[in-house]
Amino acid sequence: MFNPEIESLPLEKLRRLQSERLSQLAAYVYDRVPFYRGTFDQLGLKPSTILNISDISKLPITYKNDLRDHYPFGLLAVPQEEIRRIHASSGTTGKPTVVAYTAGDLEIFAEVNARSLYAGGARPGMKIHNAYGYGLFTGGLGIHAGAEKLGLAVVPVSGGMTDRQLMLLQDFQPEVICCTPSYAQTLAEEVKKRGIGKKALNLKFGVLGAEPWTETIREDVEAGLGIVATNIYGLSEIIGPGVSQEDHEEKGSGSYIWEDHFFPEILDPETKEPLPEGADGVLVITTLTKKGMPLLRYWTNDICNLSYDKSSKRTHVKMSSIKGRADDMLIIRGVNLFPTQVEVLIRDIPELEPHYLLVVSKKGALDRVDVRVEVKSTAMELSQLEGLRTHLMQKIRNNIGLHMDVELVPRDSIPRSEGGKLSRILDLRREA
Ligand code: DLL
Repeated sequence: MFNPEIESLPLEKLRRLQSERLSQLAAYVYDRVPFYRGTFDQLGLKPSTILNISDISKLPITYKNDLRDHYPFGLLAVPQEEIRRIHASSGTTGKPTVVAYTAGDLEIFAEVNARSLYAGGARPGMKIHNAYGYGLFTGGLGIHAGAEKLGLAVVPVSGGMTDRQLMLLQDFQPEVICCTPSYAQTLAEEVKKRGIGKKALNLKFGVLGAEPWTETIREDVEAGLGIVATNIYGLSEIIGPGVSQEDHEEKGSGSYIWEDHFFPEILDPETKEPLPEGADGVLVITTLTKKGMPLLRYWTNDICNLSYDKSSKRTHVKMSSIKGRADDMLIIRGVNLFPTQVEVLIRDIPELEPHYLLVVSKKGALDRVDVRVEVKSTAMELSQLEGLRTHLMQKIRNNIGLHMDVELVPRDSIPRSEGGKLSRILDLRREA
């Protein structure tokens, strides 16, 4: 273990530590974050009554919308000058969800990723090929800090440019690779297609996450790259990668949530009441130690279950793989995408109707999304229609960072709501 004392802390002591931290956190956010002071007051809740971790269910739930309503810095608990890093991920509107870290928060970010990489098989002295995106996305820099803390040499290659990735994998001979599972599949396919062969690589471990994946993908990438592949989970709002991680010797039994920092609950998606061990529901996480932008009971929208496995190496709880999401967020090549993000771009173009579909399909190993949208009038020159199409494609690329093909269709050809929920997503992946 990277931090054996904490990772195998007896449960009783872990609960005591969590209780102390939760009680301090309640007072901290009440004093420093007007939004939380308001919700406490509304509920008639005094922070001094939060004494034990079991009091957590008294606290208000925080939703992604609350972050949006306080965009960009309204939920900070420290003065702006104490912030050392800002990250962002996709929000439900055109505006991103912003998160901010103090120097102490960045320490925690490195610590939980060092623990995660160790659990995934990485050891000091190894080299790590980090193909998560560097930038506003938390993946690249989060894994980077963890790897340095653990004592690895980081190759900060970031995402994309597969030719260069394949060259570096052969020339530098890293033992560990980090990227999304879908990108690992692409690399595995290319290794085969180009006759490189996994013997030309020195890879042993893959720490993969940022999007849902299956045992079939695991088998593919393990065979194709010659690795043991484990799951890393996280979300920007909580910290980024390193909220939980699977152990390479306990594959398939769930991912340890680093509970001394992130306290998990599973709630019923409808009633929002806590569900027992093993039951599927929405994962809700409280950041017990973050100072810059701590969150109480953050509703992740990710569906999974928790299990306390007494025979496992660590005392921390394990979460199952993510079984789905309780909202309509898509994850395409690790990029989070809400249909509404495309909708705001369509609404900016007067010649288009606000009726559209996102068509999700598979191209090789990668998922792709294309847009089908209605034009107000097809009585236009062909060149004008083509101009409209490329205009929307460019807007999507510039604002969302994904390449999507746009298909223009006549008015009234896209299904309208018949009273119930209208899905903007046409998912062809299962039929493929
Ligand atoms: O994806 C952080 C991350 C980076 C995790 C690198 C792992 C590796 P966001 O961009 O905020 O943060 O997206 C968070 O992605 O709520 C899940 O729906 C999904 N997600 C992340 N990891 C997994 C995983 C990063 N291992 C959202 N399995 C989350 C399934 C995942 N879904």
